[in-house]
Amino acid sequence: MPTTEATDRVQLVFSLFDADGNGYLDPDDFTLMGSRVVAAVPAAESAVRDRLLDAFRRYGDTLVSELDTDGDGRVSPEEFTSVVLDPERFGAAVDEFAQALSAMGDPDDDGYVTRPDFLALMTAIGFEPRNIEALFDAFGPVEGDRVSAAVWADGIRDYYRPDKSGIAGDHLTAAR
Ligand SMILES: [Ca+2]
Ligand SMILES: [Ca+2]
Repeated sequence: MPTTEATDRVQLVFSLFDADGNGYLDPDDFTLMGSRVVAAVPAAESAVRDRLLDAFRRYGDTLVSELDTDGDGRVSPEEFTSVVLDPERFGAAVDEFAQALSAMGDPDDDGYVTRPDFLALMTAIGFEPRNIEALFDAFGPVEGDRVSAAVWADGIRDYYRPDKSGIAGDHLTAAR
């Protein structure tokens, strides 16, 4: 059984990914969220934006096709939770997502994510600003108020681990 914290984390992500709020995930949700996130990426050139938008669409298509176990073209909360919290089935997809998202937060590719970039991206995804700040602090910012993109990517992997509790990512599910 997943920990309570793991279930809370995954339920939060489901509610944010359901960008149109209809209770299911489908490819349209990811197009919508992709455009929000891309708009938030600081100083992104149009070629970069197009690539990110494409990445989001592809991610949505992959996610929906992998998680839609009953084949109705959309992902229910039950389908989401059961697959996402199974590292054997979903570990590779989380890995890919962790790399892509942390790279988005590091537009100059120096291996670090600044606090403003982190806040902009995570706010666009829909997390609470106060919780985002707490998460950033938990990642242990270094000089220049930056966190390592690799630390963030590891944090994303931990976020989907069913056996984890008391991790940095638990700041995101703190009460509003
Ligand atoms: Ca939806
Ligand atoms: Ca389904």
